[in-house]
Amino acid sequence: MTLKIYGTAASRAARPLWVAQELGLVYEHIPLPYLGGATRTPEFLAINPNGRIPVVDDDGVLVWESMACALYLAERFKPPGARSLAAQNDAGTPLLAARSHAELAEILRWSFWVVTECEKDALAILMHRVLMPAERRKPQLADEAERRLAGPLGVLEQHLQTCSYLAGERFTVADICVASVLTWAQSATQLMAQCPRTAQWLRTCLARPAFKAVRAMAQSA
Ligand SMILES: N[C@@H](CCC(=O)N[C@@H](CS)C(=O)NCC(=O)O)C(=O)O
Repeated sequence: MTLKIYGTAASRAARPLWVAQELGLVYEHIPLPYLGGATRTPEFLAINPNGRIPVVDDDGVLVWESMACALYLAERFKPPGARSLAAQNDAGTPLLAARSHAELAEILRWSFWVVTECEKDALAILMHRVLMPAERRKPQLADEAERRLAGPLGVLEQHLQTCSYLAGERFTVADICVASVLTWAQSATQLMAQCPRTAQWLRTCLARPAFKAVRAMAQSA
């Protein structure tokens, strides 16, 4: 198979996997774990010298960094009929990539925004409220992260007053990039209550069958 996605679905590999599921791509999933040294073998370091998952291998074109993987797949595997930026998606498969330069601007800015402004704090909330064994959790770190995240989420909340999805009125790869990070902060119930539009948008994104399929893969990992 020429398209491979490396990384367990219970990791940032969920981002390219979500794109692949939305687009109905045929791919080989190599569910490499991130613990236990599997990402530090000479074979894997030859694929990603950072020693991290995910990696997309598109017939020898190697993409690492989860957001880059998601953006790459959305653009590379645009459904037929959507090959030019101006084309409409009438193929039945969702068009996750940009149709216009204005949409491209939205997709890029929100995808970069979420990794630089939100990911660290969302991860702290996930780790210290949900993932870590109770005795290792530091609730104070989750509380501080939640307070910091209120700033950027306020920006998103305002944006969602003007549109249903991040790049306008249709679901795009920008929604995948941002929702896949903000799902880590869902246990921040007070913060979500302060941002009702964001919370509703997040629920809508996470209710998509493609996301549910990736979550099922993660749960069976
Ligand atoms: N910025 C990178 C971070 C990748 C990352 O930290 N991946 C974790 C799993 S979610 C990993 O591979 N950890 C293994 C390690 O650091 O040894 C991305 O978004 O792809």
